[in-house]
Amino acid sequence: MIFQTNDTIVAQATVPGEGGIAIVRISGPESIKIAKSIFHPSDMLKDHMMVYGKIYDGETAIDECMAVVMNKPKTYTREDVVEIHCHGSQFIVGQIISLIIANGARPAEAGEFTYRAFVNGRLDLAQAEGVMKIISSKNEFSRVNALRQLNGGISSFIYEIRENILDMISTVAAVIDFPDEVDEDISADELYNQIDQLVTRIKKECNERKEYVENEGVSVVLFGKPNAGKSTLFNAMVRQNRAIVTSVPGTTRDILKETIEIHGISFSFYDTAGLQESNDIVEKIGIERSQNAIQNANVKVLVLDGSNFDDLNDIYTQPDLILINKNDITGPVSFTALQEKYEGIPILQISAEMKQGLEEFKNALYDIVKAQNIETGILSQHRHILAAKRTCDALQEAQKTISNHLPLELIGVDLENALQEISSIIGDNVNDTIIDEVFSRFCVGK
Ligand SMILES: Nc1nc2c(ncn2[C@@H]2O[C@H](COP(=O)(O)OP(=O)(O)O)[C@@H](O)[C@H]2O)c(=O)[nH]1
Ligand SMILES: [Mg+2]
Repeated sequence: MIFQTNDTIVAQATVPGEGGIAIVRISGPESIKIAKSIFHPSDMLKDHMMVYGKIYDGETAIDECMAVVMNKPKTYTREDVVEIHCHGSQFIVGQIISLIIANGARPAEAGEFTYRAFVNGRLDLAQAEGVMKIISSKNEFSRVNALRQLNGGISSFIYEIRENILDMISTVAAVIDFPDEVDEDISADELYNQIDQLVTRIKKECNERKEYVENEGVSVVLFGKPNAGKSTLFNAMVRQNRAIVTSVPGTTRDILKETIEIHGISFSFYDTAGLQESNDIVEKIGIERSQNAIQNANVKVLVLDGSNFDDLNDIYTQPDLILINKNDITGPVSFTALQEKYEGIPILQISAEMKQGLEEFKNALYDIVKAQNIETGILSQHRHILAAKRTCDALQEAQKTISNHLPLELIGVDLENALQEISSIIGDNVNDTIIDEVFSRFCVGK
């Protein structure tokens, strides 16, 4: 379902619900005419200027508002756009939208404003996806990446790769067109190496984990024996009394989850049931669930009771970080044996109860996640990574042709395929299904 683009569309651009104000956006050839027929005083409406007035349905005033008309092409869609900032009641918004429709617009579909920006060349496909990413960004990390994408960070990389492939295509053309002047064997060797470098470069910029961290955040599981202080630590980290804390071992049975931001990244903490042999059926289920949560977590934090941590039976999982808790009653403890058993794993002494060492804990978590390679890579969206993989496949096909000493002109097709695949990331030569899929993930008004 690719949208029609020659008519005028309208939608609420702000989130539906009650608010101080709501914004109704109109885009298309009729928008300014429609605005002038419902906004008074209409002669106040000037290009890119916000003005005060009222919306009228015939003789009836509907709302007091601010309005701005924006002549194309300096607008989001590159069409004439009008925004009406009315009071944020869904009833009023509904009335204004109906009035605009009665005057010749039609309701916009989800993502349709951004689609027009794409069709009119204001954004490429990767940038359009960047719009969606920035709208839904949940933390500083995803905001920074989304903004980079929106500003063409991906697009310029794609142009660079395209240039490279185009160069190769012209080398092949030279071999075909001037067989006497160009040595085919030398060109073949050079091309083979160039392809190698290009494939390495593309692969280096693919990082699926980054996208995961942007969307899902990092999962941190607190595990260990009963009474080590996991729930106390969980509560201290999320600054709430979420988990029940008692001195009775086996208190925590269900897994709790809370999310906080550390240095711009979302971390979701999971409090689990203590790992011990148990005959209690509820506790047993809790322990089983905990085992699953521990296995699936991005960062596994082993919490130990500083007054009693020699016995590490029941602990089968390799931790990424170890916390020795209850520092307030034990003072500094020696943990040489622990260091030997878990070589290279950071060990911190903390007091969950007294909230001591929590900043160090946060920094250690951040360091672990950074070391997991989340910041590198220009391509992180699933669609982009798939296209990049297909690009590399096509390039490697070309390499096979070269290794098999087949005529160089045969790699032209593979290079053309590679070119198409990499270009699909920014929306060149993509079919409607892909475009549909990208825009279907937007909501109305975007
Ligand atoms: N002194 C001291 N007691 C703690 C500390 N952390 C937890 N506790 C106590 O240890 C007991 C078990 O704590 P809890 O958080 O329920 O442990 P969990 O079973 O690992 O979740 C409770 O009585 C807590 O008050 C700490 O840092 N210092
Ligand atoms: Mg607990």
